[in-house]
Amino acid sequence: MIKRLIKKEIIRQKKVINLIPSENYVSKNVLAALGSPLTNKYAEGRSHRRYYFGNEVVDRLEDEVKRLVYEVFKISPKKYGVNVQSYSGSIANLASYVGSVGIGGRILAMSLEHGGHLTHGHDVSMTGKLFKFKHYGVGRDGLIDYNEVARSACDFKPQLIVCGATAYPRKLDFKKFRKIANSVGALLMADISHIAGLVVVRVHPSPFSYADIITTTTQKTLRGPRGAIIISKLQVSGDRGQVINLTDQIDKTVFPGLQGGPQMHTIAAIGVCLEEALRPNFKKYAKQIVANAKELATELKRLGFKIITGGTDNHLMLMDVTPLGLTGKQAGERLERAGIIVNKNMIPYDTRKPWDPSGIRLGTPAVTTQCMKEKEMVKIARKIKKILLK
Ligand code: DSN
Repeated sequence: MIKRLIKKEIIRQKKVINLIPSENYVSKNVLAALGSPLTNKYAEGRSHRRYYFGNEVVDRLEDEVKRLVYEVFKISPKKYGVNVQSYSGSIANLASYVGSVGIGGRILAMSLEHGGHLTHGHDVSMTGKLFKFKHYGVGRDGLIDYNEVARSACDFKPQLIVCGATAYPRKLDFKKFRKIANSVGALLMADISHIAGLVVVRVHPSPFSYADIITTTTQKTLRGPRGAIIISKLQVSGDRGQVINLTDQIDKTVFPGLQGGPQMHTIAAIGVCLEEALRPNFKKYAKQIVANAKELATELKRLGFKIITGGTDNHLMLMDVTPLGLTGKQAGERLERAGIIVNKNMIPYDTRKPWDPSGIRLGTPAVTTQCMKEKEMVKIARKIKKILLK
């Protein structure tokens, strides 16, 4: 039965136009690593310091994957530590908070309603319960108001500021975030889960000169397995001027704090996707993701749709569907029936609730993997018009 369902899912994935910005189609080699006998190995602990024996291969593997992280993101092992063991982005974020400010620490982050993420301290997430969060958002124009972020930071005095989003279509100004963090003596964390692939080839600015901690999932624009990477400064100064070994604290929080044995098959698959990200055609791919998103947003706008902020700088866009007399849920369902897959999404200042919000979120990483270009984006936009305006 399970085999049959897997086959059905393979067929579904081939049949649809997938515009979910956080999904992608991995290569055969990534799938092979995920399905490899590395899944059989227990390797609790850090590389070369494990609680099990028989690690000569997995130690080399984890070391190589970490080396690839330095190479792909162009960072130095003298400055940054890398952890590739987190099972997911949620764990990576939680471990980063615990490892940097400790439970109960004060964190300023973007609200989910304005484009942040559940694990950026939403009430229903454990992160919202374990730490004292305050949230910033976007202005009525849909753009981050850095002056407002600075004011919130000044009032709240966070120990950590988180930047990064899941539904923000514009470039993040890491330099401004750093300046704000410095003004209140806070650490800066950039969650680049959505834009990691774009950062690798610099079609989005890199946070590395600015952030103390960088987290990312690996399944989105990076086109790898469902996993995560945490990159953190080896040493930062604490609020009393003391030296904190950030990487060590985060490593300890991942294991044994939150997890048991790392998923070595996933770590291998992360390595494969990083090897792929070093190839010249990945640069072309990432550039095309953005070119496609821009074209899709432009055409949708030309066709009369309301695109939040009027367009996009990255791989995604948000569309307000209420002017069509639809809710996000209705629009998403209608599109799904016609073979276009999106997700419903809150828009800034939404008066509706997350289960049936006012918007949908669309993105181009998956269709770009399928070699679609601007021409296809125009066709998709017109198809969306036909489906939503009938
Ligand atoms: N990462 C989120 C998304 O953007 O789809 C889900 O948690």
